[in-house]
Amino acid sequence: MIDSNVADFLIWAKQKQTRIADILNEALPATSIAPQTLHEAMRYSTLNGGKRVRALLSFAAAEFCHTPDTVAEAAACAVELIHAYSLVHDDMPCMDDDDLRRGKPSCHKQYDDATALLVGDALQSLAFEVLSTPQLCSNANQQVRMLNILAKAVGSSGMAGGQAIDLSSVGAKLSQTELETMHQLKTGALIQAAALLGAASGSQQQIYAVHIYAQNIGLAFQVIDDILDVEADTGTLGKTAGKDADNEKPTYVSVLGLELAKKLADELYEAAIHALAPYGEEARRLRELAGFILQRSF
Ligand code: GRG
Repeated sequence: MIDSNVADFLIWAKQKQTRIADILNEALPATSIAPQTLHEAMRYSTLNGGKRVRALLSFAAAEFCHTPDTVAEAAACAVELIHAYSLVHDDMPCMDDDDLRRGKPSCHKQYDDATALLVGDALQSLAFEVLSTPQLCSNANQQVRMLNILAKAVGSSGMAGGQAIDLSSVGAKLSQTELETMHQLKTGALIQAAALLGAASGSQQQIYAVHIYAQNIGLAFQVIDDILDVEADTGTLGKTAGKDADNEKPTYVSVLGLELAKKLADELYEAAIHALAPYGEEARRLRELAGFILQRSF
């Protein structure tokens, strides 16, 4: 039987996943507007499922910090658009070269390379358009700070930088510290930004707690991803399993071995939970989300 707290979290998560799907649907350009193929491909790459973990982080941090819904929704929308862009570009032949994403042909397979390149560019731009909506925040400084958080997280000192390190690490032997630096940038930076944007209305102490929480849970997310790449099958993952080993990519499993990688994921989860120790019920969704990330199976 499913625990009632787990059931309650799953209902909350489902509601938020439905809400973000509606928000993304509204933010994305209609396929009736030219250039139609580009708009169709943007929608194909964004409205095709996914766990919406980054949006859930924005929503959970917003509940913790009493950030207004409109701000939390714009944050959730922006981070999912950036995430979709990163997956489209990552799947291209010049990067990770993967034909399958979220159980369907990846964007460049369904369309073509040029379209996939433009889809990523346009999704990134749309993310900043959403977050820069005039009067989104009652405090303009707060909105500029949010834009700054997202810009730093996706640029060369964040996700794009991490991807560059990742591409140059194929076949290389990385230490655990080097691997951690790469993943803090490639995956961790956007996950942290998702939580920090949601926490926009928090006190300094709350924002600091969210920062430490997200740093640990972002890395845990990647460690679990590396474990799933070894343990799960392609059908469950919706992307090609075993790809990291095939591509000679250094991973937590290749550097630490499976057992130590699992232990590390547990330790990172504990550190994330510890960051929320001074807080009670208001941090509940962040705690539950950490559990969801640790126990995910796809
Ligand atoms: C192209 C600049 C640029 C960056 C790409 C994030 C990234 C950088 C590449 C994705 C490669 C990858 C599979 C990384 C492992 C962690 C990860 C981001 C997994 C996919 O995210 P999920 O599991 O996907 O949240 P869903 O489909 O649920 O949204």
